[in-house]
Amino acid sequence: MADKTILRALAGETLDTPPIWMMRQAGRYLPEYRATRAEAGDFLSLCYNSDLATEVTLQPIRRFGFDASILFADILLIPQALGADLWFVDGEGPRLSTITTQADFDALKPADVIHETLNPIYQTVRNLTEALPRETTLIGFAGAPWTVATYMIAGRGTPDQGPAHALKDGNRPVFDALMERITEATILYLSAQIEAGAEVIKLFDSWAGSLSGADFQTYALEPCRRITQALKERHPGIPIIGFPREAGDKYIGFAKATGIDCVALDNSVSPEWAVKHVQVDGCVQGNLASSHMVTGGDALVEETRHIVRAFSGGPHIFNLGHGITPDADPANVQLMIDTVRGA
Ligand code: 1CP
Repeated sequence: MADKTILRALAGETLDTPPIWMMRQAGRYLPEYRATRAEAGDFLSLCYNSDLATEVTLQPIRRFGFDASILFADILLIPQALGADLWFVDGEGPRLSTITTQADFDALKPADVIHETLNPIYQTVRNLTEALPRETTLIGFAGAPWTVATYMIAGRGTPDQGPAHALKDGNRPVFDALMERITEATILYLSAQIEAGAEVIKLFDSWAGSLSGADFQTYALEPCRRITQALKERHPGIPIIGFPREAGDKYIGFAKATGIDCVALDNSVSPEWAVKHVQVDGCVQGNLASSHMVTGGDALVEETRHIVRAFSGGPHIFNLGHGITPDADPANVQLMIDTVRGA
């Protein structure tokens, strides 16, 4: 176990070659993913079918030999397990019933019943602990409360998270109650993933960048700190990667303040800046722009080398700055991996 490169980097070790995996590495850019998804029927059926979810998690490991695999599921399964309606519109994205009033909130289920819905996800984790190569680390995940709340409040993805900000600023008691419910559910969900065999946890706060000042402290940093503390109390030593995407200068001190082991960086911050302000506190993950997976070529190679070199003086896990997009070319993923591994 201790020889897994991702676990070594997360423990603070500086490695000659950074371990590598990729956000959304199981996804629509892979023809084998599209085939399995067609077999499942739709995206949610794929998430809840443990055998097929195991299969799509393994596909990028077979094809590319990444150092980590990430459980195939979605951050929006928690709202569904709490009683929200959830469906996906092809080519558009998720749709949910909205939470904007006290009555909407009161209709949600308590946090401790989520396992009834989420049991198939824990089965996927158990399958993966058997099926993965012994050198591959298994990452479990959830959305951070603010990001999950933005979808529950708006009922869909939003460019500026306007509806969530409106509830936060216009009806704080309902907003706070919702954040609390999501936080409790997330702790139970992630604990169950760890008990099923997840070796690392990643918390995705994709919309943290839209929180400013005190709101970032209260609604991004503090929930991450609470979840981290609860998971580490129950599962001492479990490494946690935090991703307060587009936090900018609020990345500084985030690991120390929350207790996480690694900060995942989006590509809006330069590696040189991040070395000085974030990697000083420990492991960082990132941060190649995912557009390189579409365009490839010399620019991909040069930027990959630049990132590897810049972070080489401390613990680093190579990754993209955000998820790979459906129009990416798998050949460019291979080129990135070969460049990182120095082939
Ligand atoms: O049609 C399809 O096949 C669905 C595409 C897809 C996939 C492959 C969705 C819908 N979710 C996923 C899987 C997924 N999502 C994983 C596991 C697979 C892997 O990484 O290999 C993970 C970790 C996520 C996380 C996730 N889902 C986030 C956080 C990370 C991020 O990208 O910022 C978010 C915001 C979501 C919500 C979501 N799910 C799917 C979509 C298209 C979206 C974004 C919706 C929006 O804001 O418009």
